[in-house]
Amino acid sequence: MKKLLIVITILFASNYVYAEIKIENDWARTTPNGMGAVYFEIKNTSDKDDFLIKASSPNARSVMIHETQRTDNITKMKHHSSGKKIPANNKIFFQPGGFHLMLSKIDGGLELGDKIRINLEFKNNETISIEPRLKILPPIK
Ligand SMILES: [Cu+2]
Repeated sequence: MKKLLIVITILFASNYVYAEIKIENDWARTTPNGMGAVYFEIKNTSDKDDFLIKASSPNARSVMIHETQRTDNITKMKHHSSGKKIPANNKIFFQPGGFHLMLSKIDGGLELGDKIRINLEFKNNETISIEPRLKILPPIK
């Protein structure tokens, strides 16, 4: 019984279902200097495009929508200041090497397994709050 409860808790914790937008498989990692990145999948189940216009967090000074781009052997991060389109009946992946939320000045003292709260603002839907867990810490020097 206890095991079942834990499973149910995990299921609810990792799925954020709103009318037409669903966030799944969210997780976070920190990088040196108080920076960090958040990854997830956004599913738009409606027949209308939506836009992730802004993200914020009480646990970080700033949250930006970034995209890692590799041209030749140079890796750059593009800041999508006007947001990211989430096409109708489609799924967008925020994942390492691609789109991610870039966090800066993250609260100190966060440990592996801790949650970070992120608020995602959409153009055509209500704000969705997610709580990705910190899965990877920066490498130890
Ligand atoms: Cu970035």
